[in-house]
Amino acid sequence: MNKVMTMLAASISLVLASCGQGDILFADNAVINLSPVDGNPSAGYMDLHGGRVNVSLVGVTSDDVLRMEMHETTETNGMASMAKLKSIPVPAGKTVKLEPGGKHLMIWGVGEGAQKRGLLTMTLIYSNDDRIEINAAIKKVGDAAPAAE
Ligand SMILES: [Cu+2]
Repeated sequence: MNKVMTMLAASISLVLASCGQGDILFADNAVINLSPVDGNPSAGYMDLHGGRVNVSLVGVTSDDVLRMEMHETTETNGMASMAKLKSIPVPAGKTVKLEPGGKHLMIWGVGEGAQKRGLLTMTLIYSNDDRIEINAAIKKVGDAAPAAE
């Protein structure tokens, strides 16, 4: 019995290891649309990929910005409005898109260094205490869309 269990456990971990990114909590396609107007917030978008368990994104931080919030745009009677979100659920194995007209990041004061590099490094903080650092491509209005990685 013990031997069977051990073999079973070994084969399960092998399956998980070979599943690749499907099991891993990560984010990609991160883009910041830099506001052309000084003082106005910029918007951030990305794809949040769920891991093996349900979690929530509970915060996003960056050393290179003044302030960053999670928002959701909703439309009521043809009027678009934004509300601040405390968290964004990321179900296991699912992809949640932060995109124009939906959930997004609102970013104030993107630093000049980050603007020169064209990249903003930010840390995603999840409800299970996972922290993931990602680089978002900073796009100025009028720039071509960044090439896919
Ligand atoms: Cu917003």
